[in-house]
Amino acid sequence: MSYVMKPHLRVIRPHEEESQSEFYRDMLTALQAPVRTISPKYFYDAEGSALFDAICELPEYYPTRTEFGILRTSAGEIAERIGPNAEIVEFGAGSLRKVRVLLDALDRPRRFLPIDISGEHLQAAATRLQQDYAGLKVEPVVADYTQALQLPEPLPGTGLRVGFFPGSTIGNFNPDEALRFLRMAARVLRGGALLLGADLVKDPSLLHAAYSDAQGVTAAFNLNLLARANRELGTDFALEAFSHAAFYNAPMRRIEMHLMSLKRQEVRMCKNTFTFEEGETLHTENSHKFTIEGLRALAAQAGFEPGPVWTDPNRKFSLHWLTAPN
Ligand code: AVJ
Repeated sequence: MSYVMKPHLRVIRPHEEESQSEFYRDMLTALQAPVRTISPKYFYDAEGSALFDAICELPEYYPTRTEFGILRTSAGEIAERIGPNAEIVEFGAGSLRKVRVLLDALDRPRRFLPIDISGEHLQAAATRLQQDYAGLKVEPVVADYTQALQLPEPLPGTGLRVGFFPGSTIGNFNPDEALRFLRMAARVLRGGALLLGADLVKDPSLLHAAYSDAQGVTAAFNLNLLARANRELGTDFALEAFSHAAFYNAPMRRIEMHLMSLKRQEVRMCKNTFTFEEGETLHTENSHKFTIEGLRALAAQAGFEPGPVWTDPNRKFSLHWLTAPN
């Protein structure tokens, strides 16, 4: 008989309450600004995390499927580079499906540290993973990796510490933030490496389809931000008076998602009233697209040594091995 312990949840600030007040502050700041922007990290409450998982199944949303394909094809080669007894650190861990492809190929992986901002979702996913990988120490960390991050010391006898940052979540950062994230990653992964997924520049019509799907799941994901604000912050956003808007900004090489006001309307938050003109937006997400060379240059600027790159036959997506020097 074997027992699977529920993985211990390590919470690195902010705590739930603090993170709620951070959401509060950021929403208030956004509403007060002449150009309204809020971080996409607030999409991922339990509801939003579930909607994101549904996005990954959509026929138009190619990144997840494509990256899975690349991972499956290259897993052997990657596992060989990683070697035995490795420790895997996943940033923005989500539902922990992709890392299974990697774990399955690895030689006795020692410990897995999934980091995510959404505690509930992470705990559930980590428990499922632990059940399937009895020999692996799964230690979920609830943290905001866009802030400074401390990780536990590697266990004795650990091989390489390898970061895993799939999904092109790096594209949610602006270039400065991406550089800051990569510098932080190079520090916590010192002597190891980062396996980084990055979506590539492509025909804008494919991008538009991927971010404005026919079933409206991406629209629901985007609008959930307003629903979450109403639930947690006491705002009174009228969800039916906003619409999902996503377009490719070619000079900036990014998909922008906005919530667009369908009429002139007022929104209340606490004692403040804010006006949205017809067509005015709350900018909710950037999803930058990369060239392989551009991404390698960015990684090098952050202190990594760029290594091999794996892509799919249509060059839609890329997976990068980046060595973190000692
Ligand atoms: C979180 C970066 C993987 O930008 O493609 C999906 C989030 N937003 N559809 C992306 C997202 C709209 C996604 N990543």
